[in-house]
Amino acid sequence: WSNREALLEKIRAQMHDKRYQHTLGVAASAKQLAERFGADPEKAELAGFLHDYCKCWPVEKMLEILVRHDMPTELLEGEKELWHAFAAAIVIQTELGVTDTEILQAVRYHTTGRAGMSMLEKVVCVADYIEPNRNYPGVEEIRTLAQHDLDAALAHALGGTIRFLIEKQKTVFPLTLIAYNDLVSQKG
Ligand code: DGI
Ligand code: FE
Ligand code: FE
Ligand code: FE
Repeated sequence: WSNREALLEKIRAQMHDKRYQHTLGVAASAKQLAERFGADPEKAELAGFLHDYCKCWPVEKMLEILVRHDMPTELLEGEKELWHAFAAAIVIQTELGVTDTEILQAVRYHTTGRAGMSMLEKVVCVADYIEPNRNYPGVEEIRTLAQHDLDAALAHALGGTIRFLIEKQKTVFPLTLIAYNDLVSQKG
């Protein structure tokens, strides 16, 4: 990709329109949060553009990439919903030539989070929860928290996801719990 328009066309070709609109929303929100909380706005926007690059790919294609790159069994045997984040981090590096480690990490951990998240990782993760097209019970509370307290917003968002998963009797990926504990205990 030689310029921004070419990159966006490439991204748009990977997904359906609703997902592309979400992608643009995350990029805009991530840039805004980065300006507010002191991460690099350009990196945040780019990570937002790229974060769901593989979201609409067939699961077999994602699995093949994850296996080829020796991703942990825990991930491969776990919830398929998590694969797109790890696959995207690999694909944007190998196929799109993204080399910035901070951006790659922000994409990789945008769904699960992890312990000791960087500011950029938090910004992208929160942007994914609050971008303008998002509409679910509790989103306004996260938006309000994200006005002034990024950690509180992220803890609240991850807490909501964990609660949702438990209600649906789905597995909670260890990284998600670790990320949540890390944010809550830091407040202590
Ligand atoms: O890709 P998006 O829809 O924009 O958002 P996302 O990357 O945060 O993915 C959300 C999905 O991932 C949602 O269906 C819940 C699921 N998810 C997130 N964390 C976990 C999880 N699923 C399981 N089983 N375990 C998790 O820890
Ligand atoms: Fe995602
Ligand atoms: Fe899709
Ligand atoms: Fe997303």
